[in-house]
Amino acid sequence: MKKPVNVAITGAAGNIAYSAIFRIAAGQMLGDQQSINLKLIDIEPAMKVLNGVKFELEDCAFPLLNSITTTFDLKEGFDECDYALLIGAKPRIKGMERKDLLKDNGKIFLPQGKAINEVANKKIKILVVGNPANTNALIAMHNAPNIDPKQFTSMMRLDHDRSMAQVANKYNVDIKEVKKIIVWGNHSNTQVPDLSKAEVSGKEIKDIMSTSWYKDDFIPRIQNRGAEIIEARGSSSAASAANAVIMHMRDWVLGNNDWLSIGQISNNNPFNISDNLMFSFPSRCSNEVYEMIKDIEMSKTLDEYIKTTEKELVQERDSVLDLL
Ligand code: NAX
Repeated sequence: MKKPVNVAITGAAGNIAYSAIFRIAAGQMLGDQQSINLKLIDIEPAMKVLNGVKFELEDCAFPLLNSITTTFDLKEGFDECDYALLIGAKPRIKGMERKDLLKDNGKIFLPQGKAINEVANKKIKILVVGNPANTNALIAMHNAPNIDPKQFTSMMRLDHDRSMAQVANKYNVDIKEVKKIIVWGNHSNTQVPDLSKAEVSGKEIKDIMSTSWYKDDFIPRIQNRGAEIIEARGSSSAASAANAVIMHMRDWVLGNNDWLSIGQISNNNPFNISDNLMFSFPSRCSNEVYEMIKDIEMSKTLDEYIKTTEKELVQERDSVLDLL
């Protein structure tokens, strides 16, 4: 068994966290040899619920779970932290504009960035899930100048896995036969699911795919999948989002040579995307590092889509400049 590592989770009393925490404690994120100290963070009014989560964790008697802390104090939560899953955020309420949500949630990620900067392990790996995830990650990153910007990522894995599943369904193949999918840009309905390099059972999908299925069915399906789930369940994706959290971190830590979509700082990218955005690029993971896949050309047919998602991220960033 390896020496325990500290895993902080914000929004720990919420729905996504409830679907993630028990799997993390069971070893599905960091492997079955990695012992874990869980640091569960939420706001003060959520402490009673959070204690209930703690009781249930205790009742599971997980062999890998070394300790559980529940707190609303950021410095206590992020102290010596090796991994941070920033899930907690305010939901968008009826009538609220996106820019107001950005401001409200931005104010959550600024102090979190500062606390991480001050007390976390400098090699910490951070995944931002709370929406608007990309710009929240940018805010946290800017407020943590002592941490390498590459240690901050935003979650695009759910969009990536949704794309994989839709392609596997369409061509009636096992999910393992689907490769080289990319989701570019923002985790919003401007995201760009790209099949121009994708392969099914070793064959390039562009040779068999109909453009109308891709543009009129696949892209809007992926872009609006979150809304489709809310419509069906009456509440937003939780178990699938939790799964994406676990897969994103697992692959980053334990490696995955397949193409993945990771929201990351855009500086010095070869795809002509503006600097200083948290943008999703194709990536691979090995030796605890993710690397952007740079030796590919972005498909010209996606130009307009890419411009739209980039423009949205620029506008989001420019509306929170005071928080950066
Ligand atoms: P819930 O409303 O169930 O839980 C949110 C939790 O965050 C609550 O317990 C709340 O008290 C807590 N919280 C609020 N402010 C906090 C703060 N300052 N510090 C710590 N905790 C705080 O939401 P849930 O369904 O768990 O979703 C969480 C976030 O994930 C939302 O912003 C949601 O939009 C976002 N999502 C992001 C996805 C992605 O792919 N990036 C997909 C799923 C999800 O929509």
